[in-house]
Formats: sequence, structure tokens, C-alpha cells
Amino acid sequence: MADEKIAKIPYSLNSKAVADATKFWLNKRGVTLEEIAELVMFLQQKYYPNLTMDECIHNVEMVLSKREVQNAVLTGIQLDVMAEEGKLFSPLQDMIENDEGLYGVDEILAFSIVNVYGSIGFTNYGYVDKLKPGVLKRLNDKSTGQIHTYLDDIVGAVAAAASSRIAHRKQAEREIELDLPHTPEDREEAARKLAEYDGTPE
Ligand SMILES: [Ca+2]
Repeated sequence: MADEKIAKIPYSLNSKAVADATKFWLNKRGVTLEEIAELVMFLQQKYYPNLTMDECIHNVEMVLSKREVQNAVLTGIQLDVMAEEGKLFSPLQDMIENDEGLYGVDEILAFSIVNVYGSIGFTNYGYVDKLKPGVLKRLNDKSTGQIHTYLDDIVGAVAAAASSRIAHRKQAEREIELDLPHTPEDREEAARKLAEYDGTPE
């Protein structure tokens, strides 16, 4: 009877549980925020030589605070883990296990992350996906016995989205500095910037 009672409680989404699970699973699969931030640095340093690691980490955190990103991270990692445990149907099991070149759904899922800060993320995503620097090289190492068919794209996509966010933010900072008309795209960030901004150019 206790089970029946539980089943009748209306479903309600606990956003903290989703956010916490995202951090937990990234960590459990061996990916740190710092490593993702290093990809962001790799992508953006040439455009913004004064960019700091703290800024990169902050932007990665902001991307990971978005629900649609958390959903993609959790879905992808879940499929990787199930493939590792051999629990998927055949032939999906074989396709994910062997990172089949014609599968491609891992990349489609990652696009939902790349998109959160606009389409400029696609260039960055394509770039890290091709070069596979840092953490991406490790995630693509097939000799470890771990399956990261989804996670490598997810990590690259989070870095690409964080890079787009930086580009949008830097543009906003320039506009504020030059006293140009400025419409913030990211309200949360705009509010923070406004609170910080005391009218003195850097
Ligand atoms: Ca992949």
C-alpha cells in the first residue's frame, strides 16, 4: 500500500537535484570543470589575451547551470554508462560501444548545448571536435575500457557554449565601455555586470 501512496504524489521537477546530479556525474566520469575551462581558454585566448582561468571556469559554470544543458549531460552520460555495462539493445549497444561513425546522435544531443548561447558556438565546437585537445584526447582514448561516445561531444559542446558566452559578454563590455547603445542578451549576467559597473573603464 505504501507504494500506491508514493505513486499518487504528483510529479514535480526538483531543479537542485538535476543540477547536483549533473555535477556528480561529470565528476564521476572523470571530467573536472577546470578541464572544460582549459578547452575554453584554448578556444578564446587568441581573441582575448587577458582572459583568465577564473573567467573560463565561471562561464563553464554558467553554461552548466542551464537546465537544457543539464538534461543533455545526464542523458548522454546515462547512455555511455549503460553501454559500458552492456545494457542497451543490440544494435544500439554495438553502435555506442564502438563509437560507430555513422551513428551521430551523440553529436545531435551535443548541439542542444552548443545552441544555448547562439549559433557562433558551432564554429568552436567543430574546432575542438577536430583537434581534440586536452580532456577530449583522454575521452577519445579507446584503450581505457570506458565508453565516452556521448561525453566527448558533451564536454566539447559545453566548452563551445562557454566560449560563445564569453564572446557575447566581451561585446557587451565593449559597448558599455564605449557608451554605445547596449541591449543585454543574458539578463542574469547583465544584472551582475550592472551591479559591478561603477562607470570607470578598466
Ligand atoms: Ca562522440
